[in-house]
Amino acid sequence: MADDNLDRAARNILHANDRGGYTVPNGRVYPFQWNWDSAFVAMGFDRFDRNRSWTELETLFRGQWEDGFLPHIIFWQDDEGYFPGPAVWATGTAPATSGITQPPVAATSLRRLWESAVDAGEAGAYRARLEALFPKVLRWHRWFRDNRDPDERGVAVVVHPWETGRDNAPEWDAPGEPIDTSQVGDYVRRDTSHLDAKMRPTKLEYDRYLALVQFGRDLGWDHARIGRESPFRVADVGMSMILLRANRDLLALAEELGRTEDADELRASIARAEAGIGWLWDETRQTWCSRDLVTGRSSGFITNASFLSFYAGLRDQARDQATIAHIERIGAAVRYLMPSLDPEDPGFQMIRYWRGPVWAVVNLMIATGLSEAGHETLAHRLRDDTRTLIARNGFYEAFNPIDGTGSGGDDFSWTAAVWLAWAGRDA
Ligand code: 9WN
Repeated sequence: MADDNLDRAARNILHANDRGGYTVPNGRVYPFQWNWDSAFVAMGFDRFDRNRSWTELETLFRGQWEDGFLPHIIFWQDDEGYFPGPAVWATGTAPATSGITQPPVAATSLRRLWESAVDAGEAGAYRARLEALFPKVLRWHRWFRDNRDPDERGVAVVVHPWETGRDNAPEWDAPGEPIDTSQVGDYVRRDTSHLDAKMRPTKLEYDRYLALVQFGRDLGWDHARIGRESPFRVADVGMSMILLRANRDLLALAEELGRTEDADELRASIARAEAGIGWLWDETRQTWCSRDLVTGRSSGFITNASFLSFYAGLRDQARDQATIAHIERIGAAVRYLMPSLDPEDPGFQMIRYWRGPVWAVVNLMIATGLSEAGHETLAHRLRDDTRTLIARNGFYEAFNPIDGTGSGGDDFSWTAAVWLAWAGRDA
């Protein structure tokens, strides 16, 4: 397909998945609004419908809670096609939402939307919308700082694998062992009726996911208590890097809006992260890794999230060299970068969700960081691989890094958005 046709196909997917003000990731498998999906979707809409791109973020923040928390799913309407739905989460909020969050890409998306409006000479028309969204995003970032960084290390702690957005990454295996699944009871998964079970998390993983949902529900979704008492508390390298980047982007917007106190607060958060995030550097593996807050142990796993340090704006000669060496090694081992798990890892599985497949949204973030750090050749490789994967196989949820075949759902919103915002473009 020529790129023009692919552009059109990508726009059609966003239109087809548009439910009026928000976009579902995929009509069948994921029939609600997801948090970080919407942040990427907004970047895609921005290529052809600026007003609609801002609406995506505005609708997302209509799901924000009083304490600043922004849920990972907003159930604008119920749908039997997904489990666990609103009745299982039982957050008692209006709109109904889940009780956990997801990687904070929204600030980065908002900055991109704003700069795009400025470039198009439309800043005047969007400034009020920026002013309205900014404090909401800031409150969410404060929620992370106040609830998810108990040791004030400048990292982001997750209390559920779904929060990471990388649901079944092997980083959650050891920290997940203490989760008591004995009371989970019977339940019917819906994901495996839509998709091949080989592409999805296992029964044990789902039992743990549900036990953690029940744990949060039993605590009345009191985030302060969950953050202290959850049996699963992990400093996620992906979430931590994404939050650091998001704080930098929010700082740029604070400066733009002349909000000096907010800017100082954000500078303090950034400084804390810069000082403390080295805790996630694994000296033995010479890579960035998630670390279990409960045991203090590094996961030791090299995943696609290990390569987000450039995106986070971190610069350190020795660590950067080691990181680049891993990317080059992995790039020689697979046809398509970036597999979600190191292909040399014994647990690498080509089609099992976050244990092997390539995810276009993570590629966008890795390549953005590489490019900003001057590693243009690798950044181009990531973009070309992403472009080829989509052009040859379609807008899948994820892709096999060896033969490129699609994995998970098709006609996927964020893959279409990544095509429009980055992979399908020349610059
Ligand atoms: C649980 C929607 C979401 C993505 C996640 C991806 C997957 C959900 C699931 O789908 O997670 O949140 O049920 O599998 O892992 O990153 O946001 O696309």
